[in-house]
Parts: sequence; C-alpha cells; structure tokens
Amino acid sequence: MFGNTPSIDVSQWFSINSTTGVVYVSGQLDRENASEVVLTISGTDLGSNDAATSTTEPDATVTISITDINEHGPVFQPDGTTVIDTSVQEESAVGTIIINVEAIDPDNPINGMVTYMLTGNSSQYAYINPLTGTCLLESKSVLCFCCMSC
Ligand SMILES: [Ca+2]
Ligand SMILES: [Ca+2]
Repeated sequence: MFGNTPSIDVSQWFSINSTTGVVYVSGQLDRENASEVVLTISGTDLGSNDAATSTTEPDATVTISITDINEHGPVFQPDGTTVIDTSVQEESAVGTIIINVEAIDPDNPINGMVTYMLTGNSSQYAYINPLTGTCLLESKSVLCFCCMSC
C-alpha cells in the first residue's frame, strides 16, 4: 500500500518480495515529483483460516525518502526564456535597477540553489546580485551617447 501520494502515481516505484520481505525499487524514481513515499506493509501467516489465529497484526509503515541527484540546470523564467529585452533611460544613476531575473532549478536543496553572474563584453556596465538576480547599472559610460568615453 502506498501513501503520501503526490500528484503522480508512485505505486509502481517499490515492490516487496512476499516471501523474504525485501522491499526493492521497481520503477523510475523522481524526487522532483515525490520526495517521500510511505509504504504500509501487512503480514499474514500461512496458518489455517481460523479467525482466532489469522487475525492481522498491526501493519508496519515504512517511510522512504527519495534523495536528490543534480539532473536539472537553472531555467530562466518565464519558462525557459533565453532572450530578455529591457531598457534603461539615458543618464540613469549608477545603482538604477535594470531588471530582476529569475531562474528556477527544481533540484533540491543544494542542487537547486541558483546563483547569477554577468558574462560577456558588456558585463562591466552592470552588477548582478548573485543571490537575488537583481541587475543594477554599474557604470554610466554605456549610457552616454555624446562621446562614449565618459
Ligand atoms: Ca540543479
Ligand atoms: Ca533532482
């Protein structure tokens, strides 16, 4: 018997050998869909059907935690965005927020922690908070169109 069932059917994830009592993996585990599976195991003896001796004792409950592997990378929001267009007004002050970006990694916990950094030729003009994804104007020189050397 399977309990604590999330949005998917985890009933095929584990099976039990009815003779030895060994519980084994019998399906593809996916922690991102269920991080815990609760099994209820009942035992019956091979005696007669005499009600006095075949009464089922209390079931045993087995809680299985599904540990994580790092099989996902961060995905920018909304839902896989790879190009973000934004604008900042000319002569904006250093520290002006340019954009807040968000990427989600469904792994958990440490494997899903996302940090941000700027790369590329223009990265010196902005600063991104590595934890929040808030991108700020770091240098005004990129905004000056009069000489491009401010
Ligand atoms: Ca990950
Ligand atoms: Ca994972």
